[in-house]
Amino acid sequence: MRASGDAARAISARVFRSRGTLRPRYATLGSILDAEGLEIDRGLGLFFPAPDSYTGEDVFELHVHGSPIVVGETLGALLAAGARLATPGEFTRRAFLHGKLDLSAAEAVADLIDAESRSAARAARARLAGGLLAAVDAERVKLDAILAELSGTLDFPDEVPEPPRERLAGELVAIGTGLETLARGFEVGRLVREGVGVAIVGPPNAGKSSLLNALLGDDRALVSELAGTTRDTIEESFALDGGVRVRLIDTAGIRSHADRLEAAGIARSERALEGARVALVVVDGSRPLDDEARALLERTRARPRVVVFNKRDLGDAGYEGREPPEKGALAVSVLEPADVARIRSALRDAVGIDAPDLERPHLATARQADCVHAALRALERAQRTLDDGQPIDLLAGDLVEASAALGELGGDAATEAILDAVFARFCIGK
Ligand SMILES: Nc1nc2c(ncn2[C@@H]2O[C@H](COP(=O)(O)OP(=O)(O)OP(=O)(O)O)[C@@H](O)[C@H]2O)c(=O)[nH]1
Ligand SMILES: [Mg+2]
Repeated sequence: MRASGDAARAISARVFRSRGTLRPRYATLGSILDAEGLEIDRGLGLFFPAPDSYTGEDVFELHVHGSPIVVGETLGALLAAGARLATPGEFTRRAFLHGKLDLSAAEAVADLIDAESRSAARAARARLAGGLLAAVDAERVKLDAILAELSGTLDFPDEVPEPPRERLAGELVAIGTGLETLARGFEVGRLVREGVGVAIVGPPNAGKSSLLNALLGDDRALVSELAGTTRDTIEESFALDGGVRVRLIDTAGIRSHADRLEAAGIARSERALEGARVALVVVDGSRPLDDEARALLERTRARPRVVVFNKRDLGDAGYEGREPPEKGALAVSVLEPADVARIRSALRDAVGIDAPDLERPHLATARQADCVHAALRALERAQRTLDDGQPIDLLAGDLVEASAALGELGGDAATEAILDAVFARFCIGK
């Protein structure tokens, strides 16, 4: 348990007794005392004097035995000594207010706490280290340099010549390109947190559920020789080599002649297919393709997909008769581990993001993306001013706005409402 603020030292004196005094940042064994001075537990006390603490304030920490009774009593003692419960995210909010981290790093703390996969945790850690703000600031510094140059011209028009417009235009394009790369990274950030959706679709009995099980290395889905075994979508997640997390969705086989229950399952398959980033199309490659298999292959041609002609151990009539757009399809048996490894690697290519992408700084929240988009819009206006041959002083207003929008990403001039929205995501005590 930890307490932060001006009263932290006084509170430590009331709830913690040790032989020596608390040495800054050293763990000291002692007794935790209730309001009457009776011992609740023996544990460790630590004191971090301001400003060298997480929040930048005096922080007192207690390590007790993790029994709910001991924890409850210790909390009671802290409250009786003058502390109050923190609001969600209040520790990190105070750290932000004391300049210990920027707002995008505070958001990374929440992402790190919420991370459900190694890749999400790594990506959050990269941002926690301030990588995102550094990337944004690199562009902001260039903007501010242009602004400084312009202000010279504007303040002393007779002495400082106007910078050449062509050079300015080139510089603005370069800044815009940098920001656009960052803006595109927002999509990557979302995929890291939520996982990449991959829908396994195909006609009944093609081996979709067998493939799900093989990729997971687990008998998760029911498999049988009866067509129409899977009636509802099944979602499981697993990590591709390189750590990208995939949400794998097994679906009911798609066919047109189906009873009502099966039709309801097929409707879900269609939704899963629409919502997924990558389609993993499985058809029975041992027999000539029927119309439904053909239709499905045709429908998915325009999107990222992996096409698998399954059951090659039984024959290759379907695979041999495939259309030219399916030339790159894989002939496999999902019961064969080496074939499943080939599917895995094709999947990785189709997903198209990789571990290094995840560790590069990227925009992780809608708020951050809004800041960069606002900067890009202001930059476009500035470019138009230049292109239209308008007076150069009109440029400055838009560049100031672009620079300010980038500053907001790190929390410059953040309003209470913005801070409330950012920190509401945190749990208490973080
Ligand atoms: N010989 C052979 N049989 C396979 C192969 N892959 C799957 N099967 C068999 O094909 C049958 C159907 O497999 P499932 O995985 O249930 O097929 P599905 O596509 O999920 O079928 P529905 O859920 O009904 O749409 C099962 O009996 C599997 O054991 C393969 O590569 N070779
Ligand atoms: Mg199935």
